[in-house]
Amino acid sequence: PGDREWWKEAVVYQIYPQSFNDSDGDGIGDIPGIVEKVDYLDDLGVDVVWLNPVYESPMADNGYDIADYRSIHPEYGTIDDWERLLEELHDRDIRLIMDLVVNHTSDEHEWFQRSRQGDPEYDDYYYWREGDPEEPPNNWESFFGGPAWSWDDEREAWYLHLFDEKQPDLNWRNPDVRDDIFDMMTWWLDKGIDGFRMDVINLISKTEGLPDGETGTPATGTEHFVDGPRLGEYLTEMDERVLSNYDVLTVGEMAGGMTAEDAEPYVGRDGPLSMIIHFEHVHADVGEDGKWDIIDLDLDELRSSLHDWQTAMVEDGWNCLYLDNHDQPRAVSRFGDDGQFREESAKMLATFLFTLQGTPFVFQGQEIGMTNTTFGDPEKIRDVESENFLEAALERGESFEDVRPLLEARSRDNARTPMQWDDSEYAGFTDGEPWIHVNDNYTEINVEAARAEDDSIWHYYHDLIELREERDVFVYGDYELLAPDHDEVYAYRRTLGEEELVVVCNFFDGEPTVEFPVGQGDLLLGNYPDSTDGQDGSLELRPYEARIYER
Ligand code: TEU
Repeated sequence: PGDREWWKEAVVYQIYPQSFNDSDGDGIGDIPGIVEKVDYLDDLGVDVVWLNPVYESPMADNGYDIADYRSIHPEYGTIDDWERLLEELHDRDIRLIMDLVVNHTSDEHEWFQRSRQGDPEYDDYYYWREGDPEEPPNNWESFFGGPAWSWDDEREAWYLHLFDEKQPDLNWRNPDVRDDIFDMMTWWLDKGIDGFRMDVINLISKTEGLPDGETGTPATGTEHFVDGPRLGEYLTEMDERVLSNYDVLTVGEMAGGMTAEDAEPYVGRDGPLSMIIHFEHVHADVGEDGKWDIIDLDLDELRSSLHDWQTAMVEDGWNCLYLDNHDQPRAVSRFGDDGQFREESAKMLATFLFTLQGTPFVFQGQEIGMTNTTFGDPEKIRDVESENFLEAALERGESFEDVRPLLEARSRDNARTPMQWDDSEYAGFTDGEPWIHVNDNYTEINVEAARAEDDSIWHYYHDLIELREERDVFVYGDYELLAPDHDEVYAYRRTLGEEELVVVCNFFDGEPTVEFPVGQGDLLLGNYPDSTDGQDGSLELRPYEARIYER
């Protein structure tokens, strides 16, 4: 599918700076810490780094609340450190994409400060509404719980925030706001970065007049701000004025229930975005009441959503493939088995991630099969969303112990515990006291141990990265679903001219049989040491077994 592009052939590695590597012993990861690990990234073989926000921020939402778009958060380092990182990456042919957070700023950003003071130049930079301080202007809810409006005593008006009250939404209808954002993007691009990951970019346009929404999940009002009326216009303007001047990767995060059909106009050959981070497949174990409503993995739902995206992005678009990121619980814990079959299931999920059509994104720690954590004590919680959830539960009269299993399954902190480098104190992440607890299993699960073991998850990722680099069919092959109704197995074929791959992934701990869809094939990679070539007839799989056959 589609023309050749460097970012289609790339593997992206996501770094959450706060938790990656601390160079100065303050317990917080930093940019010099990332520089120390550039060779590690090179050894693994990744092509692009996506850096979560490193801009100056009061850290109400770990950097997604930006106070100054053009300076580095002091705990992370300086702009010189950042320049050094870019150089070290580029020296190894690794590209860098930055997080672009422009649906909202921090309330400590100068624009908001001046806006709340009524400075005429910034008056209309945010969504302000006058009225009764007891009665929010509409019924919209924040993604983090509670109303999407807060009253500001200084301006004596309400302001809109789809996330935390410290994250006021920018008013994109104001052309000055767009000018400022586009200038800022150009400033970063001129420094030589290779693209952006755009935070909740599908929320930037709101229905005119901000009418009440229907009650629903994930938040009341979504029909008025998810994929809003002027989104296409804003993104086209961004493309024309900024992006089209550079050869960049642009990944738009689109939250709130975007389907492949909704997303297609934004990624086409002439669309502003290279690919989209959607949430459909990571909702395959989420019930009707949203993220804290836990249900068993529904393979049919996982398969049908990914199948939709695989087929919709074929002619004229591209997929972003991910299972883990800083907002999601660890995939091996939710879609695999982080106990007995941790190694097998982590490798199965890796097989899956690297053989669908699209660009794979690996989140730090995924390559060693890092798992969800435990919260013996509410003091361990760091994430604002989890704190709000716990607070609301306590207000309803539930106890911490009541909701602890939900937090342990779903809290975003699961992804944010420090990277486990070795078995020394604090997993080699810091010499100080880490800002968030280290997962107890670091003595067993860590980079040093994984690299020392030939058949580890780490080496399996390394092999997959290499295979994908060597064989075009991984990148450009057509996708065709096989065994579409199988209860336990997701299987598909990829073809490019004479090249053909068949991928078979068992998502559960049973031992299912599949009518092997293509007959014989040479085993290219499997997650059990003794897998054999394909035979005609049926194929029996072991728990979480995955195989890639080549013909
Ligand atoms: O996430 C958007 C988003 O939809 C998630 O916040 C989601 O609602 C939540 O994680 C469900 O658990 C992006 C960033 O990735 C996230 O870290 C930020 O908190 C959020 O935007 C606001 O900037």
